[in-house]
Amino acid sequence: ATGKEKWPRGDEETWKAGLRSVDADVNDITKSIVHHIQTSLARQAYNIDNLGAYQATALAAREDLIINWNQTQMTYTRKQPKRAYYLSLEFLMGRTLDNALLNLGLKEKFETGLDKLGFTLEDVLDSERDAALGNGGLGRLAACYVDSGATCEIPLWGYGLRYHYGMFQQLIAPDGSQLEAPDPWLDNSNPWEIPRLDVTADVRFGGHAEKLDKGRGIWSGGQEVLAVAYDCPIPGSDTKSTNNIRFWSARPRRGFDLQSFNAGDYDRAVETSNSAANITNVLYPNDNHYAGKSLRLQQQYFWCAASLSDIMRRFKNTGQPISEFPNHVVIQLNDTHPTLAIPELMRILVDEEEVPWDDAWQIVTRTFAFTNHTVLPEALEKWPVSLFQQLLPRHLQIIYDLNWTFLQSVERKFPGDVDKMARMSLIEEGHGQQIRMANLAVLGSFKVNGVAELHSELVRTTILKDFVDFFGVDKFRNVTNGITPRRWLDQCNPALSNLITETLGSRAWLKDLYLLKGLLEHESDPTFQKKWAAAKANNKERLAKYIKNTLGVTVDSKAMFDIQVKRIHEYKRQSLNILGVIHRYLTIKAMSPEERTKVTPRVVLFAGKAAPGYWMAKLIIRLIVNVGKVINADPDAKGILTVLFLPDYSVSLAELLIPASDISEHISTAGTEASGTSNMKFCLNGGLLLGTVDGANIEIAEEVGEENVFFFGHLTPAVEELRYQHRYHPMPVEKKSPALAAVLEDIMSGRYGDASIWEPFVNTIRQGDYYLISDDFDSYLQAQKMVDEAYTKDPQQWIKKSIQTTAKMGKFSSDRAIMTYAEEIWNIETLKIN
Ligand code: T68
Repeated sequence: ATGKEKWPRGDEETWKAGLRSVDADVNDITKSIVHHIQTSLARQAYNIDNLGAYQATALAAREDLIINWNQTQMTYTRKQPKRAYYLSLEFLMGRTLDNALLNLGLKEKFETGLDKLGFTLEDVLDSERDAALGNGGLGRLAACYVDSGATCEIPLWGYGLRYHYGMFQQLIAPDGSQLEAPDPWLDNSNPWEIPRLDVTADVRFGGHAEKLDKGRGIWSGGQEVLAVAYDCPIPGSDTKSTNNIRFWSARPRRGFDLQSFNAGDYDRAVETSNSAANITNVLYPNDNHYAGKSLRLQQQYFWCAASLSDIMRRFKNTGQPISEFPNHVVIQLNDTHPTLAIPELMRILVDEEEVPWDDAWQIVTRTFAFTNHTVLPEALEKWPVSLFQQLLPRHLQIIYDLNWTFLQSVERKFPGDVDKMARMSLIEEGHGQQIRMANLAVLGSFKVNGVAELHSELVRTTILKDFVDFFGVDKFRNVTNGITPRRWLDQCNPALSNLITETLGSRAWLKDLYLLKGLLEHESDPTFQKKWAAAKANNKERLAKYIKNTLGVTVDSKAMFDIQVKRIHEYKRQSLNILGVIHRYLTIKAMSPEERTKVTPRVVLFAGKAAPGYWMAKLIIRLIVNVGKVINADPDAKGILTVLFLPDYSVSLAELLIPASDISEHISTAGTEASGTSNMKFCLNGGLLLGTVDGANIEIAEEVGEENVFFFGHLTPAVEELRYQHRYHPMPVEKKSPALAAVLEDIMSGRYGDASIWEPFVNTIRQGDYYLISDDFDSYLQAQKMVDEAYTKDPQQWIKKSIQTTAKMGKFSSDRAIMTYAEEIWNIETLKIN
């Protein structure tokens, strides 16, 4: 490209006159909104409500996004930079409008414009429904990373699935149990997606695979499903750079399976078309747990095959020879969910492009990098070979062939070590063979990373130790997770964001988060401290208002807000928190009215979803709700202890909760939480952290200073030994922690509902105690006591801690994380868009 090509069609001047102006003023904006109300929604001033105003506003903002999107993609096509692709089965986007307006720098103008049209921006923003195409941390991380990719001007695209049903809606039944309702989020249409009905891929399932010579094969027959692309523009902050997430939707290849149609089997023909569309129907609601469902494997392959065919087509358009593929393309695998992309690229290269097997493997292993997000054994994916045989027969052959060569090289390096070979094999033997996706992901990738220092070290020394011995340690890295400060401070906490900008003199900190350390100069300034405290108070009042509106409960916004929000999981130990709450309650009950006046008032808030099939997690929710009911109704606790479970946790609810915390809890059993990312969000918003020495808590403490966090509990190296003790030398809870024994006894007294309901939960602690509740309980109470004292005795010191915490969170921007991926893993350069 010379940049001086002839105008491609028609009259250049006429085209240019038709282009929409990019520097919109308020007048252009109101015109655009009214235009969409009139001609896109077919409504008028007489019959437009907040939802309609939201839709028209979104369509107006979308125009600006698309203009930048076009500009960005044209630049990529012209300059042919190396591109990175982030393959993630989950993108937990939340709402888009506010973020888009902020990144475009148009928020104020839209606010003014909407005001003129008789709407408040706040109401309009609130009419948007969350896009909840993810479970928790892993999915939200993907969303933060694409935000940072665009902001840092990295050619980075996401590939995902366009689920018709996102994360289920959580309801709480009168008895405290979780109920699940579907989330048909596309029902009101989605203004942010651009259907690309012409961008498609054929994806085959089943049929038969035949082996030819030189490792080549032919895969034919079975059923073909059509993947259709839906693009979602991802704007960078204060830049034209606008990237893309391409979400695939499944459609039947033909309305009918002609063969069954001809055979007169109409019902079966229609059934085929139903099952094809089913593939992208629903997000699997398990976090950190492998369920082994056939449809889930179909989702994974459908998505990998469509994405790779798209990536290959785009690569071929550059005109480069296939050997250049890894110099133009790098693919990041978000956990093992997209591991099938490895044998799929092998299949494309060997079977379709006729690249010799060894050359193909060279290309593959220079293309992929893999991020591991957990060391929990129950989360590791292992697919039955029988299922592969049925759905992906050619991929099974490829995996067997890869394994054959691989095990030979293991044997050469560690002669006679059959145990090592058995552990490293891509195939687990036993009752029915299984394919170990993590082993395949490691084998097919040039870099493997964990998501926090401790986690990466555990990956190297435990689950992937054999692979480190084999490949060398250099292949195994750490990239500590990060969060986008645009959404997780500027957008969710305008009170604090404005104060920071006013104090630092510019908004540059939003793109260089280390600049927050400039706040330290002001940490002792009483005026600044007062403003800081006022911002927190404002956010607590905002949350209190929400709680009043949704639950009808009045909470005292002057009390300490203690928040734990995350997926409900035994390893995350919401149980430890609620047991601590009961201990607090019993302590209050035992006090005289005079003593009670000296208690630091607390509001303890929980939120989070349990996987629908995770019975124990659901029981824990039920316990929290019922404990809350008893405490909140007890006059003895009135004004000093309130306990609430907020239903239906979501990105939007997080945006309300996180800025309002005084203290937040991140209390997983040491060594179990790979990183955690909400810990970063709370601290960035000036909430202090109460946690175990686990995941990113450790690095947060390193940055903000250990004097500013409340650590407790056993350390990772002790965990194995403690579990061994529980198993072979159990000690009664009464002996280990009398305080905990009293709490368990209180639960079994029937105060919170019949003992038989809670018995299975209490038994997990009395017997086995896999997550070490009894070992950490006393230490947890100790830490809570320190929190109370620090908050009450020296409020000014608390504010100072809060300022210091925010000021020292620079490291945890996802901009830092994505630049680390770009420089140390992807070998990719940034590209300015003009
Ligand atoms: C989380 N993992 C980690 N998994 O638990 C958390 N799993 O420590 C970390 O901060 C975060 O990833 C980002 O790295 C998950 O969220 C899942 O959601 C999940 C989904 C499907 C299958 C397995």
